[in-house]
Amino acid sequence: MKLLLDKAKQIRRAVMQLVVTAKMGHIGGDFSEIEILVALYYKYLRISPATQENSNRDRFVLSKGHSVEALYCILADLSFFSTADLATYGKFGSRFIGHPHNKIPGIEMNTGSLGHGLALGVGMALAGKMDAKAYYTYVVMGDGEVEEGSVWEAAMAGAHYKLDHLIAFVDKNGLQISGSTEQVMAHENLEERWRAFGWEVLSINGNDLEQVCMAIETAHKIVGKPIMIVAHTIKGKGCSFMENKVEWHHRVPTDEEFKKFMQQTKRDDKNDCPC
Ligand SMILES: Cc1ncc(C[n+]2csc(CCOP(=O)(O)OP(=O)(O)O)c2C)c(N)n1
Ligand SMILES: [Mg+2]
Repeated sequence: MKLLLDKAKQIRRAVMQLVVTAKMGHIGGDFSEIEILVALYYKYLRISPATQENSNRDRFVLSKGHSVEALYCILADLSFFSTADLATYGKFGSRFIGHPHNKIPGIEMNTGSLGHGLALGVGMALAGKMDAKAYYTYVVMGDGEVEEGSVWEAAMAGAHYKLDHLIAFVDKNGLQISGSTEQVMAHENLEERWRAFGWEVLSINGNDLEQVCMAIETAHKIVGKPIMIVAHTIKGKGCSFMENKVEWHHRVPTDEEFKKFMQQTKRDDKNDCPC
């Protein structure tokens, strides 16, 4: 667990560095999803630079594609590409743009137009089931994203095909681009909604790494239906001046804010800030 906690800190600092250098990004949603991505990439996902073409690899879809900076920093740390390469993020001509695409090593699917990642995950999980493969498909969505109707078509299909190797998360940070999810399109009782669609539903604190790990391990034991992990998180988690503030959906920290965050999260090991 210490390794994972340390990775979460390292990745938050790397994301901050990346966003401030490029002067673009969606840092609030990066910070809310970090524990989910860290648990998956450093503990559960059976993928690596050497095995990314292997048909038995686990699949991961970051459906809330705007929060790609956290994914980039993790993939760089895992050597899918170099940190020098990632340092071109946001520059003219760079392949590292503001949303994921599958020309980048380690990225399975193009996302960013919200509402499509779960359907892609259903397709991957169904293909795995038809081919009798043992891989898992993981999808991470935003809570604003689940206001899209296409998500619920995918929810029906996942249950219909009994896709028990499909594990989805909703990063339920309560905020989306222009306000709270309750203001924009209320969806109280989110857990009950997924249950009604035939999914096994787990509800956790998504910024607590132990809870994230326990939920994934519980999900691996479920048979006959897909699993939704409703991860209650805080947008901007881990940054004192960012937490729960809607403007941090895509605001870029000033130099002063950058320094403050780096001071508050100071670490002393050599692996700091891969970017
Ligand atoms: C189809 C579509 N509509 C609108 C947008 C613009 N957009 C980008 S992020 C965002 C809000 C997403 O909120 P949420 O899913 O809660 O993400 P998070 O809070 O985790 O950043 C919107 C509306 C988009 N990317 N795709
Ligand atoms: Mg949100």
